[in-house]
Amino acid sequence: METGYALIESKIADKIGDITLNNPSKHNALSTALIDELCAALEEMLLAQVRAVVLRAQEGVKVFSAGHDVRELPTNGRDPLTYDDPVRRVIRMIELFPAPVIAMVEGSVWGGACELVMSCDIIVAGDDSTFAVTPAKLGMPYNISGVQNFLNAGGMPLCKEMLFTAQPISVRRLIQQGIVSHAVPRNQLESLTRSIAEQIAKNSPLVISLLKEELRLLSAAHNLRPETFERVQAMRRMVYDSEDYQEGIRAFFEKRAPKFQGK
Ligand code: LCV
Repeated sequence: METGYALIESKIADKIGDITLNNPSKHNALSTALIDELCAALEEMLLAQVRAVVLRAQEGVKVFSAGHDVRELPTNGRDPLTYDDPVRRVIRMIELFPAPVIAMVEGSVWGGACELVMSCDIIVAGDDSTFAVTPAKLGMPYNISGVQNFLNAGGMPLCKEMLFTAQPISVRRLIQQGIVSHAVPRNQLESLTRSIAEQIAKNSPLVISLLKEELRLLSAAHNLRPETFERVQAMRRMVYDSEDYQEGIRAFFEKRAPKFQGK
């Protein structure tokens, strides 16, 4: 079964769903329109009771996804990363999806797309792929659930290095931390990913769904007092109200390095 979308391709065959990000002229930036299609495709796959989903980009891409669509980020003093932010919405859908979602990564992955990939259950990547977590470069007040996702994905030191430097990190280092399961030459990605999906599809979908939910609950089992949460929200507000936030967005559009003043 194939379904028509403008910014992605989606098909289901043999109980395995296949979603391809397909907006190369914008490097698959995670716009609201693209995410809406991604959510709709996942919804169809849920109804079709697929046993696994593969999330990928077009074959041979230089950029897997450039992350949040920076053009959609508000510059009028509003929180740019709310609960209903499109990237948050699709990440929640992937986390709650009852079957495993496998990210098959080619090329570079940026910002919110790193979190999207890391929210997938298994990551298989081309051996030349890179991952850059960029809020510190854009002046973005990243949210607690997003940071928790990075932390759950890998070890604290690498997580901190990625967040603090905002520089692309090679897949080799993510393999060492167990964040990425396999890094293989691009021409082997498809067959390896397929064999993992097919193996999962042969196993008990009820058990897999239970295990996925148990793992999700355990990894999210941090007790945060309302007061602590509110304090972090106040810190986030200081960031998105800052001149540095405006400077980060401006620098992106002017294709130059930002000059942050810390205010
Ligand atoms: C909108 C884009 C984008 C884009 N949005 O090609 O995690 S957080 O907090 O950081 C979060 C808020 C987030 O995810 O922010 C986004 C983080 N992403 C990045 O920092 C990467 C931004 N992009 C780039 O640095 C370059 O585009 C790369 C290196 C990926 C590719 O460079 P290249 O020279 O090949 P262009 O820069 O020319 O991009 C092609 C078109 O895609 C748009 C970009 O504006 C350009 O559009 P026009 O052809 O209309 O000029 N584009 C790229 N990334 N995130 N639009």
